[in-house]
Amino acid sequence: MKASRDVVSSRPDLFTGALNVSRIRDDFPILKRKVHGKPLIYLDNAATAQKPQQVVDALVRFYSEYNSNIHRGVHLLSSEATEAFEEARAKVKRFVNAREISEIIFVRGATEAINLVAQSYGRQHVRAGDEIVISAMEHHSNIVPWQILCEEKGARLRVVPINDRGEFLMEEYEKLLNSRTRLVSVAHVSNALGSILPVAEIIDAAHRRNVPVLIDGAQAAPHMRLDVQLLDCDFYALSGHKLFGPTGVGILYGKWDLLDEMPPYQGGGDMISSVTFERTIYNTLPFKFEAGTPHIAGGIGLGAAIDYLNGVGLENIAAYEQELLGYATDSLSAIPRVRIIGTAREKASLVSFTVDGVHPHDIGTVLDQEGIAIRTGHHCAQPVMDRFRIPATARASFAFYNTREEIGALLRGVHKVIELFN
Ligand code: C6P
Repeated sequence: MKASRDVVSSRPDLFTGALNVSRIRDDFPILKRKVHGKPLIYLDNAATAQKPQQVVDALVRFYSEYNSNIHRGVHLLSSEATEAFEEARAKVKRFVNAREISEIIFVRGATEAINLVAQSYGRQHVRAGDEIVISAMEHHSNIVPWQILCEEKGARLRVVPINDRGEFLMEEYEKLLNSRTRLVSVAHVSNALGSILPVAEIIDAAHRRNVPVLIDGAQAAPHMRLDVQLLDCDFYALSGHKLFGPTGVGILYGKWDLLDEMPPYQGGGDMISSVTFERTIYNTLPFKFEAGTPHIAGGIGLGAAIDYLNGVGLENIAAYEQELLGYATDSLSAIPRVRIIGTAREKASLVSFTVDGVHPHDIGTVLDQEGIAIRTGHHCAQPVMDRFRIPATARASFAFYNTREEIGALLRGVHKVIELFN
């Protein structure tokens, strides 16, 4: 098979320094559909992003031309599939700027990546009385795996507080770090508030005490250029579906030395180099952590999504989304009865808000009738809701295919909500 089978051209014609959003939108077939008779306005990108045709095509090509299992067969289809899957791993390696390709582990998503570290590194290193540090704005996926570990080991979860803007309190964090701290695990971007955490400083402070750091990058990777070597994080977790790739595939990046010493997370095929009833010798990295048939099409689709993102350019995406965010924030804050939850100085492209006297679910239902998809609820971050003493928020989250016009429609929708619930 040609290695370039799934390489999407970078389409330089699309971009003239800034984004040509109307051309980009043509790549996303779903954006042409109607919802309740109105054009779809998809502002739920933090939950999952839409897929460009190039990703859909990569999946169709896999299933229609070379579907087979990987790392196993001697037949042509198997070697084509293996080559495409491993090429996708190489794309991820370059995307996050890992040092070694074997530091890239395919998992189901950010949730599984964090559970892998908790169950493997955590169970190996955490003892009774030890402490794990997280922040007060974590997704449940970066809380519960640590609670399970702490309960099993008699360890303690310490939580770095946030201020009323939703900003990480660095001084409080430094006070929590001590000789019992075994791991720090924080989000790069909060899914409920949009705050960008000061991860470089967080990592630096932990490393001064020889404490490794996991960064939950589920909400960061779609919006900014990543460089795990520059960050010097020890682990980084990603979800493919938020990165314009398929669901059911994600990435755990880990530093080679740490991964190499960690015990397997699950046992099964592919993670072994030999098995007898007496003894199993585990496979080398990254396969030691990839038991069973992986989501082959998903990995290949994620590779296609990365090609697409590289074509658009992460820097272009970040700049354009900051414009959208600024416009949405300014206009929503100017509407009476609207309160923005999460006003950190450094934010990625989402706005959580409430409308005084209206339950967020009602906001979501009214907007849905206008064809506008947002997420409402606690966003799997209940402690954040408790911190702001609210049950839920409405959350509009933007991608590079969204437009100012769509945000205009959101604003009109919010005005309609206010009229209806006067
Ligand atoms: N947040 C949201 O609407 P999975 O489900 O494994 O792909 O990602 C979990 C996850 C982990 N960390 C953060 C910061 C996240 O935002 C998410 C997923 C979605 O906010 C679905 S709950």
